Amino acid sequence: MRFRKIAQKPSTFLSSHADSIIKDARKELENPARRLLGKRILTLGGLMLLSGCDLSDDKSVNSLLRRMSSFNDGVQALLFNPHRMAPTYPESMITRPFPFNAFYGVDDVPEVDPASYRLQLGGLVKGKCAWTLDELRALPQESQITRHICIEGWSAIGRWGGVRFAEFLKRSGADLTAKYVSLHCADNYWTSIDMPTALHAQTLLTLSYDGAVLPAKYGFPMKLRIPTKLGFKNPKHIMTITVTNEYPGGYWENQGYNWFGGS
Ligand SMILES: Nc1nc2c(c(=O)[nH]1)N[C@H]1C(S)=C(S)[C@@H](COP(=O)(O)O)O[C@H]1N2
Ligand SMILES: [Mo]
Repeated sequence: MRFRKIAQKPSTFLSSHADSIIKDARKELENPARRLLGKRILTLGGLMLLSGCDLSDDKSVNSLLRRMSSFNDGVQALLFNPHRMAPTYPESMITRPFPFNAFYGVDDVPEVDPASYRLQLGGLVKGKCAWTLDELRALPQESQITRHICIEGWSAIGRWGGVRFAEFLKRSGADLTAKYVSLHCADNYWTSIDMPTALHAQTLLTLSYDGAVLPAKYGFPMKLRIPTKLGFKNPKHIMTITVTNEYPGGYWENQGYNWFGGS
């Protein structure tokens, strides 16, 4: 087993809830239909370790993604390091135009009305449970140029701006010791992440793309940008956020995509 060396010290890689989170994910994967697709996912960081490849350009990342056909869920969990930083890129490397993707075509992108929009926060939250767009825009903003990696075999570099999700959760009085954060979208898409990923310094509640208001196709009014995770774990058009200890699953996750979905 060539993974053994890397996998030997899970406790140093994972959060205090790691064991129970992995158990929840395993339970999901016991369903054979889910297991089938679950094997196709990988982490870019893990691949760099395992393959020794320098995955720095589109071609090498994409060809490796296509060649990868199996990846063990447990191994990925062990490779997941909540403190690892995703690579950032210079402005000159931004992919133009940035691709659109969803479980439907671009003509069906949901239109969210900015004036009546309220980001709802539920579950294990003691503070503010509804945010207007202006309130979110008034929070400290930062920007990042990172690579979005889609499980379907493409990747692209983009620039997103917004509020650190950790900052938003703190200001909302969310229970930061909870296991999961689930995110429901205007198109009924949903996904969920573990708390260490939610609190990761590069996880941004983005309100802008490439210096302008986030366009509808990229997720207006906001997209949670998680550069340490694959594209399907980066929800667009977020309406409701729930902090919970119950495993929430997700649209693709429930059809077999690996819950960890690291990139
Ligand atoms: N609400 C919503 N978010 C979503 C999806 C979706 O279908 N609906 N698709 C996911 C997938 S699989 C990808 S690759 C990215 C695509 O984001 P983009 O259109 O900004 O490239 O959005 C992710 N977030
Ligand atoms: Mo994707």
